[in-house]
Amino acid sequence: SASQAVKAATKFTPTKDDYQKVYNDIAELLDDNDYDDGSYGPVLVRLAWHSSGTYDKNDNTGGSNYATMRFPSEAGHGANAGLEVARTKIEEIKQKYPWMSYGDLWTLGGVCAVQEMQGPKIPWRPGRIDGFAKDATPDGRLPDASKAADHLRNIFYRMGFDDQAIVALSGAHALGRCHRNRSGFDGPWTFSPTTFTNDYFTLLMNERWTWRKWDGPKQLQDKTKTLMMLPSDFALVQDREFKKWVKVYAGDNDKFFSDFSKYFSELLELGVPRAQFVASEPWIMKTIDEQSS
Ligand code: ZEM
Repeated sequence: SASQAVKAATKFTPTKDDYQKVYNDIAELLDDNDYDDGSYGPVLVRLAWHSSGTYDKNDNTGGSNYATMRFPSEAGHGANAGLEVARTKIEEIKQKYPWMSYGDLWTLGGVCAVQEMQGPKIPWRPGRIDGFAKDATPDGRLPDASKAADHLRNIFYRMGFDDQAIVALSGAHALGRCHRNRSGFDGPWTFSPTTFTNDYFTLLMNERWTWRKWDGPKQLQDKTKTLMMLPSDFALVQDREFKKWVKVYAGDNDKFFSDFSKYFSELLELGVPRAQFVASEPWIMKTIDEQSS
């Protein structure tokens, strides 16, 4: 009918294949030898996490739904320092796929980065919508790296996570590094910061961590003085409940991969009303490798 034709001409309804194209284009822009350790993957994972980890289950505010980090009030939070790098990079994709919401784009960026850096599959589905400046969250919802177990529990319990999830999600610190001019901390957690592994846990368990003597914020270093841990990372082996899970994940990479997959997928959906999702179950997006046979 004529009205259907008008509708078809004005509203484009993307399919899973369309999102796979977006995924493939994000995968394309990850590698860059001039940036950090050669990949935008880690900082895209961090963007996905910070856009979701603002969720408060008590009043159902924050989370990935409205992409409120687009607004200066939230972009300027100390915890988000440096994430303009990730937002600017992924804006290239937004220009090509203007029908996609920022919340969907940023979370798919994290999914793509984890998967392309040899991590587990992360179930994901679209449906987030762009919100307004009034939806921006107050400062202080993301964890503070200088703090310990009590603080981590306060922050992550507020999102609805438990101790096991806190430890599993922290395993993302296998990726990337700290930057003096972003957080003030300095250095990578592992020797392979662009490959998703359980090395964060084996290093936490097996290395001798000592306080670094320097003019920066309190952080720990390994014997070789190349790797680092934040006070909040070290809290995971100082607290008995947390340490139980660090041990499990250090000894069982498959268990870490499947738990990380479950919790990261949940994290990326925080704050999104179920009715907004276009699919009743999350999808598994294909890696580039899987499509090139
Ligand atoms: Zn991070 N994180 N994070 N994190 N994070 C940094 C970097 C990265 C904490 C934290 O303060 C910091 C989770 C949990 C927690 C990543 C992913 C995830 C940095 C360094 C700090 C200070 C920023 C900089 O200087 O560039 C704290 C206190 C956490 C509490 C447990 C969770 C959960 C994550 C994902 C699931 C990633 C990938 C990076 C590396 C970013 C990069 O640019 O290389």
